[in-house]
Amino acid sequence: MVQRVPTFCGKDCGGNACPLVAVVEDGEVTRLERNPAAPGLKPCPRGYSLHEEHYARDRLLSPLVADGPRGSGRFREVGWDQALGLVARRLGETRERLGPSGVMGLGGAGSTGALHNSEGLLTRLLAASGGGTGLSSNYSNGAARFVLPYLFGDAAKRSGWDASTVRHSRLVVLWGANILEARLGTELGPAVAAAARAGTPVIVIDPRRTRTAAALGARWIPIRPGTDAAMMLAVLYSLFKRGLVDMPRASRLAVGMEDLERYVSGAADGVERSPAWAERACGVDAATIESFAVEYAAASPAMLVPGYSIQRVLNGEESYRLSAALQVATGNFGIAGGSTGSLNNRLPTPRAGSFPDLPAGDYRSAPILRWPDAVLEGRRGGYPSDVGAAYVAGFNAVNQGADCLKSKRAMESLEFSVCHELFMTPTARLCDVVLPVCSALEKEDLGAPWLGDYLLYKKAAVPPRGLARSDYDVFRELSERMGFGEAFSGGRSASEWLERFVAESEAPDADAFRATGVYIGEGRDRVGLSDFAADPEANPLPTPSGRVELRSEAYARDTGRSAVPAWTDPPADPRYPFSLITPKTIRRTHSQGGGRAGPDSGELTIAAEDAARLGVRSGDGLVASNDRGAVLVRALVSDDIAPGVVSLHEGAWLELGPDGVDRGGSANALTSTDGSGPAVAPVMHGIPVAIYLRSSG
Ligand SMILES: Nc1nc2c(c(=O)[nH]1)N[C@H]1C(S)=C(S)[C@@H](COP(=O)(O)OP(=O)(O)OC[C@H]3O[C@@H](n4cnc5c(=O)[nH]c(N)nc54)[C@H](O)[C@@H]3O)O[C@H]1N2
Ligand SMILES: Nc1nc2c(c(=O)[nH]1)N[C@H]1C(S)=C(S)[C@@H](COP(=O)(O)OP(=O)(O)OC[C@H]3O[C@@H](n4cnc5c(=O)[nH]c(N)nc54)[C@H](O)[C@@H]3O)O[C@H]1N2
Ligand SMILES: [Mo]
Repeated sequence: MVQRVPTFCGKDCGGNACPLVAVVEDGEVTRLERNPAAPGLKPCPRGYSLHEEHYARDRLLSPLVADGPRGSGRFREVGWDQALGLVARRLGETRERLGPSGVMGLGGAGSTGALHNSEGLLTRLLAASGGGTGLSSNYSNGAARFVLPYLFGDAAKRSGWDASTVRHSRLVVLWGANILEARLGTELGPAVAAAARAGTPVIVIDPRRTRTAAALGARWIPIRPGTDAAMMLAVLYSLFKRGLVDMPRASRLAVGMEDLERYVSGAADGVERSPAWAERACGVDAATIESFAVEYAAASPAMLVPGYSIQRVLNGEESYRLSAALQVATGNFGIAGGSTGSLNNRLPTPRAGSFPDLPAGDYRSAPILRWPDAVLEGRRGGYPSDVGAAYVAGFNAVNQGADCLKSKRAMESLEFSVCHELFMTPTARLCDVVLPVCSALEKEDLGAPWLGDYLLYKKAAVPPRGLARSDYDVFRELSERMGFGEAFSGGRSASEWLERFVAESEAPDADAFRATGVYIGEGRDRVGLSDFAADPEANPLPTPSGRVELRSEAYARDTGRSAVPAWTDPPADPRYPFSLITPKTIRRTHSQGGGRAGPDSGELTIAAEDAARLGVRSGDGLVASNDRGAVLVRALVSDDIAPGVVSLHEGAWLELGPDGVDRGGSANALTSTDGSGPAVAPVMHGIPVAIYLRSSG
């Protein structure tokens, strides 16, 4: 018997929710197909392989309790009763000794549904228990989300734009945005691809000639990581110098344009931020910067799409202040086919139901980037609490947070730790109890996208394998054992909540929604802040000036940084001459599946001219190292990466050898918890490293 069950991924992959149909033959999912009810929404290779994750031989099918020293990888299988009894008792002991904030919630991107949301449910569990220590900000866009409110006030929340509006664009600039591989919403990639097919020129500014650049026939401008702000300032310089900025118009929209002109022209401090000046920092030659500025100014409208990558760097706060400045200066801000230069997903998505709020209790938070520091140093180090235990849900924290070795030490220092997982990740290995949870195909849920006018619904395509349970059911039973079950669940089962969420959602016909798995709205064609751009006096922004604050006194006051976006040379360390980037791969959502050696796992892309100098050929063993750690990798010599830059996809799993060197190719063995700047946001691109041949190491 063949059944077709609507489903969706529900992973934090930049789509967040892509519609699929699970084909179930004799009780087994044999393949995933496109959902015909959503012809415009294209799933990706990760969605089409959901059944592989579900049936993976290494999937965890029973609760496990550590049966050896931490990290030894020795566990024994136990029943749910014993596992949850142990978790309840040990968390209770920590709470007794340190108060609720002694338990840290490490919630991650594992599952992003409205109901089985690994991070949301964990926060709810802590709130129901009376508090805890959680995490503030995120790994994705910590620097951007920190600065955008200074630029746009609360309107930052609606400063994105719908992908459909790219049909009005005469030029698309993908500035560190690899949208056909690292999705930023399900619709943007196909929409830009369609525009490119129709003849719209695309420029890609990226250290790599990406799949996106190649597929779109884009012009590639290779740039050194972490130097976008320098190039942006030089573009502004050229625009001003050539009289291409409509100053009266720009000043109606923003405060600080004159200050920026004074800064880039050298009138402020005698330093001209010219293309020649920027060339030294960013490696893009002055003529290319100049010609880019001219082409960008001539094309109207031009859509500037900043990737999140350009803010996941040292001083990444500045690049997002400048992407907005560029769109204001060129007259592309808030017009159809243009953009605000903000994060693209800053627009409301259709209403899905949600849990009613719970009082947070004694809830404290540490910046997510610093979770290992907060565990290791506690109040002594200025962090909000002393942490004794960690509860991990949907987060491969040791692998995906910065500085794996520090994270490992943090996990080892805890008196107790538990996680919800499908696989024995580097993080699960360091936990005392590992609870097996359902795969995406085993649960009912409602999903909303990162960006887009649709909602998705799925029912379970197949029953759980082994002893796996859903995230909600695990949390619910644990909360009952710990004495706050009613507060957590309100006495409702997962399907009862879901029924309510569907009823509260924007989908007008719940039965039709459940049957097809898709609700598609009217298609909003929204251009964020277009009301303001059309008439700034009548529709002021909620900022002190009512305009975009390119000069922000509040920013200067709060951070001690310059009120106007500025460039600071990164510190140079001759020991680490290469600049490492750690981008996403189309093959994975972050670390999911990162334990299985894929074709690109542990592969370090290096420019042909660097390889020739070092005597490296493709396939050679290399070591990438810095003060944080060392990783063994295989060389992939390429013409598609800027000289001086090396690239290692994020997500491969840490596999420490006895010498402390990682053999798994985990990028975060080399990153640091220091942070970007005032936002304390992750720095995962532009990391100084040394590269040498393995034999000479
Ligand atoms: N070097 C470097 N590091 C990075 C990045 C980078 O660009 N470079 N990117 C960062 C970014 S932007 C992010 S968002 C983070 C993401 O990092 P994480 O939040 O760790 O995301 P994942 O690796 O996708 O998933 C975490 C775990 O959830 C588990 N999981 C899958 N489905 C479920 C489920 O239904 N329930 C539960 N409980 N668990 C499930 C998976 O097995 C996986 O181990 O990584 C960050 N780390
Ligand atoms: N396939 C896939 N897609 C994903 C995800 C995934 O796990 N897998 N995760 C999703 C999540 S949670 C997030 S937060 C987003 C993140 O989205 P992004 O941050 O935009 O993704 P990245 O792959 O880190 O970087 C995008 C591009 O920027 C380039 N780049 C790196 N450093 C620099 C720089 O300093 N300057 C410039 N100009 N370019 C640079 C990289 O080479 C890469 O091609 O992706 C989402 N999309
Ligand atoms: Mo992310």
